[in-house]
Amino acid sequence: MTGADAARLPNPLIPGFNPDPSCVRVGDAYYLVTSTFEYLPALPIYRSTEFATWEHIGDVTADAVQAGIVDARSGMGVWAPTIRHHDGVFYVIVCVAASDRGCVVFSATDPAGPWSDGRTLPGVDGIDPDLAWDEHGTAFVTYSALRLRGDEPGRHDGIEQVAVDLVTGETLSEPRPLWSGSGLQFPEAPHLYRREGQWYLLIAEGGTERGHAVSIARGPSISGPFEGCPANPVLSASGTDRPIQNTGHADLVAGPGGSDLAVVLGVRPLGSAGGFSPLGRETFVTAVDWVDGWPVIAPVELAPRDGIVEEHFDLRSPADLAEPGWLAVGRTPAQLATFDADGLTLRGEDGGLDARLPVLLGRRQRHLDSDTAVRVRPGTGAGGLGLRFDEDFHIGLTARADDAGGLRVSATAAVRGLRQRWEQTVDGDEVTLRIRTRRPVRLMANDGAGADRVLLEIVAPDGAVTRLAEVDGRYWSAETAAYFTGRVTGPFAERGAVRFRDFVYRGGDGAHALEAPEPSRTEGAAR
Ligand code: 6LW
Repeated sequence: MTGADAARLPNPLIPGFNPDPSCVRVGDAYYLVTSTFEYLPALPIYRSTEFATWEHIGDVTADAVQAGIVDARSGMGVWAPTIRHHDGVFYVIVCVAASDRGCVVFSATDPAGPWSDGRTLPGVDGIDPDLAWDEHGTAFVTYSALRLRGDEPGRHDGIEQVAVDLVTGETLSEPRPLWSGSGLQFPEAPHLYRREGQWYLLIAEGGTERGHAVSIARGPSISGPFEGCPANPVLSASGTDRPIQNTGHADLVAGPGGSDLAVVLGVRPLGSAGGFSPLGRETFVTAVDWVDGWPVIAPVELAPRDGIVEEHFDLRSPADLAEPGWLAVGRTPAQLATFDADGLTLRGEDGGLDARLPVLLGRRQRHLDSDTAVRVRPGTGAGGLGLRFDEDFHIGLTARADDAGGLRVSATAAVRGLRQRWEQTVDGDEVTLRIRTRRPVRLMANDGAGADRVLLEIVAPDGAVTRLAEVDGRYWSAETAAYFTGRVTGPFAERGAVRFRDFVYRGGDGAHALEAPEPSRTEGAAR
């Protein structure tokens, strides 16, 4: 694959919150893994043979204890894995942020699973571990020495490396400082590669926001000494008007035609000044050429897939939740749900979407234009459709019985300590709730356009739409919520047994992917 071919690959490559990509090629197949933080299942494995289409073939673990996230705060938990293959075995090495689980190595002979229980490497005190083997077969873990625990949480000691015994988990050498970038903040995401007799140390620096960048150094051994590339940083969108920003956290892999590709994280900011990224950090790809022994990484181009993705789950069988892509916080989707002929039931727990562990089953919002809907029968409980960034930043459409034999539907928009509510009553004991997102119409800079428009709606059986509210999506974006994840949308319960049927997700990124909503006509009474 040449650079020109790479330019024809879709971008985002893996849409929706899928940051910190790491990719390995084994034969003609590629396996890619991304971060999952407080969500389960943890560490999705995506597979491709031509790099354009990716199948989610499994997850490294669906167990909160194995993933180390039992007590994980939102945005902490499973951070920045590396996937590698050595002597017929796949390895995923990951740091579970601020957890006793620490740096863990999982292994498998089939990347679809099952994966091992995972072994903690107590000698690795940092994040973003890489795994590489030297010419003698010794395993080295290279990591970003950000101390998240201990006496000085937040202290950062650059890039470090230890030799490890992967069988016992023992550290075989003292941590050794390595080259730590061109001087930008947060040297992190190291990966080591051997190429034409040299070792290359690729890292991210500049922070995972607008300053994010990729830099590289080379040296004679796996431990250096490393000399930085004169052209560092070799990738950054900082200060540009490119539609994909925050590009960094790269991993290199030989593409299908032989030329290298870099998978990176990035965001798609919307709006005018500032820019807000509703979907969080996604996985992108770009071409890599080698010139005079250094990589030249092409800027990341936007190339959304054509067409509309349509998913429908009738929610009458556990098989629906076995489909890849469902997420829940700290528990698996299957642990939260029960099924019978009438549909899926969630049992509410205190706190609703404000809880650290909400009773929410969701799917990543993967497209800037999207419709998510579900049919809800709350019985004597309360629940509906939620859009979650975390427990402080969320939107909920909640249905509950009213005194007149109908339902009261409230839309709640929560932005850490601020809360707005709109209400509407409907007849009957069942209601279809819908959240639509649409890109803003981009006018001039400083037109005040935020991120997307988020429409909170009730859809009647005859298709008539009542819009409770229309809100600016900037408040549920990576920049505002300042968390590492993205939007996850789906059914939730906050009290009692709430039944759900017919979950629908539609999304598109092409021009005018989904129909334009009719002009704003807010009908809910603000409370
Ligand atoms: C990841 C690190 C980062 O481990 O974000 O800010 C962390 N930088 O590379 C979570 O994605």
